[in-house]
Order: sequence, then C-alpha cells, then structure tokens
Amino acid sequence: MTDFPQRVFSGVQPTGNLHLGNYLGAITKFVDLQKTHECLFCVVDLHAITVPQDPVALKSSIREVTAAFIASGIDPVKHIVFNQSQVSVHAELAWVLNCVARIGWMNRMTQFKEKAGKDREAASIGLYAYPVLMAADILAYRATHVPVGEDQKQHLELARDIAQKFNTDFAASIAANGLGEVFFPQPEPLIQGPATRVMSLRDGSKKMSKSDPSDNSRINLADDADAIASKIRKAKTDPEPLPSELAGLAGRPEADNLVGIFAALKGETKQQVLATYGNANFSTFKGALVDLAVASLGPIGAEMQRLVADPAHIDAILCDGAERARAIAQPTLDHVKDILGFVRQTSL
Ligand code: AQP
Repeated sequence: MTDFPQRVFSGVQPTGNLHLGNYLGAITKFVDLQKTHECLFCVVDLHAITVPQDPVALKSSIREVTAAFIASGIDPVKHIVFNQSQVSVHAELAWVLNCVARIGWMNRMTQFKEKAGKDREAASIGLYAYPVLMAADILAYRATHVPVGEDQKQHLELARDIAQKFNTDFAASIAANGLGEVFFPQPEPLIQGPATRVMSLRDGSKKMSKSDPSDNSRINLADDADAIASKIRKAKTDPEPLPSELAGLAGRPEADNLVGIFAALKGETKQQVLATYGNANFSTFKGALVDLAVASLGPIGAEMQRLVADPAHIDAILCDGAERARAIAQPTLDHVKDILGFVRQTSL
C-alpha cells in the first residue's frame, strides 16, 4: 500500500462576513495543525463564483480572508496561503474528476439542495459541481488531512469516493506509469471539538452562516467589541438556568450553542464549562461570554484591519503562496494526464 506524506489542505470561501463558525469550525484548527503538519490554506475564490458575486466585493473579500488567516496565527512563510484562481491546476483537475464522479453521487449532496433552494433549475452548474472542485482542491496536493466544519463532511466523503474510483478505474495505468499501487490518498476529514457546527445566534436550529440576512445571527471576525457584546446579549435563549450536566443541554439548542462557543473559545470541554456555570442564569453566562469573545476575537479583528489596509502586502503573500502551491500541484496534474493517456509536452 502506498504511504503518503501527511499533508493538510483546507479552504475558506471569500464570500464576505467571515464569522465565528468559520473561525471555530475551521481556522483555529488550521492554526493548531500548522504546528505538526505541512499545510496549505486556500482562499477558494473559484467556489465563491458558484453564486452571484460583486467583483469589487469579491476582491476585498479575498484579501479579508487572507488577513483573517494571518491575524489568527497562520504563518504564510512556513506554510502556504494562496487563492485558488491563481493555480489553474484546480480547475483542470476538477474537469478530470467531473468525468470520474457519478451524477447519482452528486444528486445526494445536501448542501446543493439547501443552497439552490426551490428553484434548482436556475442554480449554476458550478454550484452543482462544487463538491468535485473541492475534491480537486484536496487531491491536487494529495492531501491526507482536511480540517473542516461538520457541514463539509458529506463533501469530504465524496472526495474519498472520487479518489477511490480514480485509483480503481486507472489501477493498471497508475502501475504502468510507475506511480505505485494507488495514486490518490483517501483524505481524512478532521472534525473535532465543541464547535464543529456553530449555530445561528437567532435560531439554534440553523447553522451560523455568511449568507444569513440577519447580521445579528452571527459574530463576524471584523466586529468590534460593542457589536460582539450586543449580538451575544441579544442571542436567543430559553428561560431556564444552565444545567450542570451535559445531558441537560438536550432539547435546548440555543443554550447548547452558547456553551459550545464558550468551550471552544476557552479551550475547554462543554462539561468543564457547565461545571463552572451550571445553575447560572443567562445574563451572568452571557456577560462571561462577552468578556471571553471580546478578549479572543478583538485582537484578531484589529489585526485584520491593519492587514487589509495594505493590500499590496496581502497580494504579495498570495502570489508567493500560489507559486509554491503550483510547484506541488502541477506534477500531480502531469501524472494524472499520463495516467489518463493524454499526450503532453514534456521537457526536452
Ligand atoms: N456554522 C459553522 N460552524 C462550524 N464550521 C463552519 N464552517 C462554516 N460555517 C460553520 C466551516 O468554515 C469553513 C469555511 O466555510 P466556507 O466559507 O468555505 O463555506 P460555508 O460552509 O458555505 O460557510 P457559510 O458561512 O455557511 O457560507 P454561506 O452562508 O455562503 O453558505 C468550512 O470548513 C466550514 O465547514
């Protein structure tokens, strides 16, 4: 069996209003993983255009997500930070994988159904094919680990199915080209911790999301202390005090969500939070959460603002990252072309 070097890949869409869910579900994990793994963190702008985007807003959002990565503690020198559209391998490999993925598999993707809404016929083909592009993002680097929030679990499973089908369909050609027994690894999703699915502050049954029309439903990384405090104080709760045991959070989605957010920001388990705040009323708990959220997120928001004020610096980081990403992805695509039987220009 082929042994793949451990490599982390993950992406965030530059679709505006980067929020606490993106931060706790993904970015904080990126920061931890860079201590132990070789990592690539991508601003997935090709994914962003699967729904309508304003070009001016898109450009500033690409820089804002890059700034958020760096302000949160990602090192773009030791690791690779880049935007997807600068590395054309993603789009080229996605086409190949479109021809591997099956329509039956795609029809099961729940995120497409949610995002396309009732008028599916009017959705872009890009939105439908989004999970295949995501598979290409990961497999272009033959990444072994993918830190994501819970909502991306199904897409990761699809990426694994695509990798496996490619390996099986082309097993003979992979071997004939001297590329081992399997060409693509099975990427492992990394979905752990108390905040893998942060919910809306206004409705504990809905995911915190950039596209929620209510700004009070989410804490944006760019929010200042007053906005953070006001949103937490207005967050929906129930009339009961907090339970002292985890079981007491069952059927109380808003309480569960706030406890999960507190736990993730503090680096504790939900049980530890309840050991401190069990039987406290929400006004006491929300006060503590405001202090914690402002102390954790305030410096990140301020650093993001400082970084986005210098777009040339951010663009230089992205350009350097793209060059280093290309150096890994291009040989993968070249091998894929050989495996498929394409004739390609080889160096003389
Ligand atoms: N609410 C969430 N809780 C935990 N993790 C989350 N993520 C997103 N929302 C939550 C994780 O953040 C990473 C980047 O997400 P994305 O921006 O690429 O796409 P998304 O999941 O579509 O984010 P949104 O906010 O829900 O955007 P819209 O509203 O445009 O659909 C991913 O790892 C994701 O799991």
